Amino acid sequence: MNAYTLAKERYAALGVDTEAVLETLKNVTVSVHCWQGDDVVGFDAKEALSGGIQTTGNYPGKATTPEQLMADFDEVLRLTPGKKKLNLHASYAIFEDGEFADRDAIQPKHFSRWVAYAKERGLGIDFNPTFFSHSMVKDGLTLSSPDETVRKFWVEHGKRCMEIAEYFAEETSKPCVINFWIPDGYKDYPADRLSPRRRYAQSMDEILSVPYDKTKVFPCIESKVFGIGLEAYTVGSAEFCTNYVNTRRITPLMDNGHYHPTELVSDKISSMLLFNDRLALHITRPMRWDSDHVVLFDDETKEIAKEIVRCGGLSGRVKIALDYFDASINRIGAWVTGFRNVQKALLFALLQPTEELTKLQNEQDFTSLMIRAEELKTMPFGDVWTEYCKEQNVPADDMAWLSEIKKYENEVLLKR
Ligand code: RNT
Ligand code: ZN
Repeated sequence: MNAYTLAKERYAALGVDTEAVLETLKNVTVSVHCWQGDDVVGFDAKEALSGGIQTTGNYPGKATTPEQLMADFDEVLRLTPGKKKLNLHASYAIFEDGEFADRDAIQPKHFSRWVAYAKERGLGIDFNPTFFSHSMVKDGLTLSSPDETVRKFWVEHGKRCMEIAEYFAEETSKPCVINFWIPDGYKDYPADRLSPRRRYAQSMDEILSVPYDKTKVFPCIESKVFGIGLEAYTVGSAEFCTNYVNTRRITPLMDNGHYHPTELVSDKISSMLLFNDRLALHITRPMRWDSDHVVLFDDETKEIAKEIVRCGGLSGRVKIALDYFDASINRIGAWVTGFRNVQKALLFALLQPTEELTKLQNEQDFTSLMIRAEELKTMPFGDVWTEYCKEQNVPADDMAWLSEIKKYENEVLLKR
């Protein structure tokens, strides 16, 4: 008997149907960020990364052209199971024939090559306006700036991006999640915390006043507790964002690197889903701070996945995206590992006998609940994962795809 058949029997004994689980998992979409491939640089201004976020490391072979980034992204697609979307930032606009358009003037046509790329691969596209790494970020401020010229520039950027998001949705026939994150904040105690927040709300209202198809374009705002050099205050705090999305009926986005270290996004998902139609997530790995380390198959990633599954998030209400950037190791290796780990966490979560565990909770049998939950950790999960990879025609064995990445590194990356 092969390992999967044995695993299937063992899970069946717990009341878990592995076949049904694999069927569910292969239809879950995870949005893959383009920015792991080039250290969040993009193709427009090519300015150093700013805005309180940081990539560290100088591993060779980073993508510096659209062709290179697309080729690298293809490697990620080839080595990972499951459905994906392409997640772009506005700074990845592609200008042809010496043309250039600033952030307040970008148009759908500057993304037509990405649309062609996505369509050829059957991918939907998600989008992010880029409010950082640009000379119009003045004193670290964008949409909350007291300088009307600065604020208006970024409002216009937001509006341009709404139009581009709708273009993505139309072209790919898949809804586009458009996420607004601004770096705005202060290093030290500000004198006025209120006005920047009032201006941010006003700016977002202006951006969202453009006509758009609410069935196809899902605007989100992403909160953050602090950034590098913005330790005392961020305009888009958790309370700001939660109240903003609730009053404007748009979608909250939670990045699990954006909270105090003892706060867990896994514990927040159920509350957000009770009061919002949708919840968007940036899955990352904070290490002491919002360090955007590569996602591992670790406890909190598993717990986030469990909450998504248990709260019915896989019906499409939870929009799962990745957000990490490591420049100290092979970038494709980083990309693929993180993606595969999110898939593993979802598989692990789907393989839980949720109903039975809930019953134990309701019967106050916390002894059994703990012991049963611990038992699940040593179930033959790996054999189900291997089966899933096989079905999806991607390497199951990590050594196999690692050697493919090394080959690509030698043949392509090191020649850049
Ligand atoms: C920054 C936010 C944001 C960015 C990306 C590049 O702290 O997490 O989502 O990481 O937009
Ligand atoms: Zn994020």
